[in-house]
Amino acid sequence: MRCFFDERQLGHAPTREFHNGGWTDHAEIPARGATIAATLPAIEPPADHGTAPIAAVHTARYLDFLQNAWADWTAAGRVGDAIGYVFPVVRRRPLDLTRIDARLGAFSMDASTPITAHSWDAAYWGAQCALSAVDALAQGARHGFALCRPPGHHAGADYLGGYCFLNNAAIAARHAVAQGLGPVAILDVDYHHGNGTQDIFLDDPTVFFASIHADPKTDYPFYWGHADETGEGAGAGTTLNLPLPRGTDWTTYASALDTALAAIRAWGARTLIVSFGADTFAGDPIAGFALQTADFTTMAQAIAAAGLPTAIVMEGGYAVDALGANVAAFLAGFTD
Ligand code: Q9C
Ligand code: ZN
Repeated sequence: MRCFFDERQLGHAPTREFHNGGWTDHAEIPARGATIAATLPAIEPPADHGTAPIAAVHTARYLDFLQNAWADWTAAGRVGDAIGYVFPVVRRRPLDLTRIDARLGAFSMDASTPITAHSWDAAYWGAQCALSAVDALAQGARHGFALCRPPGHHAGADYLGGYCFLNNAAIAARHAVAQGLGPVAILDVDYHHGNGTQDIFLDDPTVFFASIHADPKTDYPFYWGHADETGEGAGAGTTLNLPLPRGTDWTTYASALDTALAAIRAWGARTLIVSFGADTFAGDPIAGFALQTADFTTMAQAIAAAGLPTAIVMEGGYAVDALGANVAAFLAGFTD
């Protein structure tokens, strides 16, 4: 399988996050990317598509913020990672505020996603990997893997969050539609609901979004991913959420996966984007499902059996010692 990764993606190095009332070491560390890259048999550098396909998903105001945030932060004399602390949930409106703290709050959906010196470059090259995996499909490959790190599925059109800055799966999906590979479906199998991806396509009938994840009644991101969210307006019926309880093992997971794949098939998808998180692994330090390494191969075989050209985009997975093996097990299920 063609695999895409760029060393510049390791430059985003957040120090810590506020978790359950205290500071902990950040879970989304460069070693994640390095350990996955070390298990891949061959890696290609992504082609540089520029910012146009990123701007097909994210707003100009958000991209301007993201590209300048670190410089604005250091110009304000700050040391350490940039994190917002006031969030405009009350009557949110597009104020042109210049203070970096105001901009951080306006473009964030949580405080777990620090911006560091090279975060923009890392996110930019991750997005290029997702675009290049779609190009591989356009060139006739059956499957492609984008080692996107930092991940993307919690980021919306104009906000970061959940360790994510640019929504790689959404960027890939829009690119696939533009390349004539539509209709496109996104299958999100990360432990956490892909709220950003859902938000981007909620009222868009051209991309189907299906997600299997921990019930947001008990797990991050809490406010999205409930079963009654099924799409809005022109996108009514093109969102499918399958929340599962903590402790879910492969037996329970498999039937939800069958449901999601049947819906994707019935909708008429011709290309599939998979948001793959290995944080459904039993040993994940921040998650609560019970999948084993071998289950990732079975999962991939079920997805491959849908017979669709498929671009796999890396999302979460924080058991770093097992991460390479878990990703390798998943990719092994796509045999051609
Ligand atoms: N620190 C992905 O798997 N947890 N993101 C916040 C407070 C955020 C996970 C809890 C989990 C985000 C891509
Ligand atoms: Zn996750």
